[in-house]
Amino acid sequence: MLTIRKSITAVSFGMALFGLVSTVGYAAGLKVCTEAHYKGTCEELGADVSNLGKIKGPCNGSWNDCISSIDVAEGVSVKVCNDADFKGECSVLKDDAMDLSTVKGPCNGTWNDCVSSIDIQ
Ligand SMILES: [Ca+2]
Repeated sequence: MLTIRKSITAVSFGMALFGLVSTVGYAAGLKVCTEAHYKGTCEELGADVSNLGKIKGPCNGSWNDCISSIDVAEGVSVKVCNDADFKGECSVLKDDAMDLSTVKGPCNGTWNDCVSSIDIQ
C-alpha cells in the first residue's frame, strides 16, 4: 500500500466544506473514513486496493466493509466494489461520497460499510 502525503500545493479550489476547511486534494488518491462526512478514523490511500481486508484498519482489524465516506480529489473518480479484486457489484463515484449511506448500493441498499475493493480512476 502506498500512502501519499497531503500536498499543500494541491488545495482544492472547489467548495470548502461547511466553509471551515478547504478540501485538501489528494494528488493521486483519496481518503477513506469510518464515518460519514469524513469523520471517524480515516486513512489516505494512494493506490488501488484490490482487497481492503488486507489493509490494516478499524473494522475487525481491516478496512473491509468499513468505509462510510470517501474524500475524492477533484477530477478523480473511484470505482468501488463490494467484493475483493474489483468483483461483485461496482459503482463509480465522483465527489459525492461524503455519506455512503445515501449512495445506492448493494449492502442493505447502500454502499455504507460495503466496499471491499477500490480502484482509483
Ligand atoms: Ca464488501
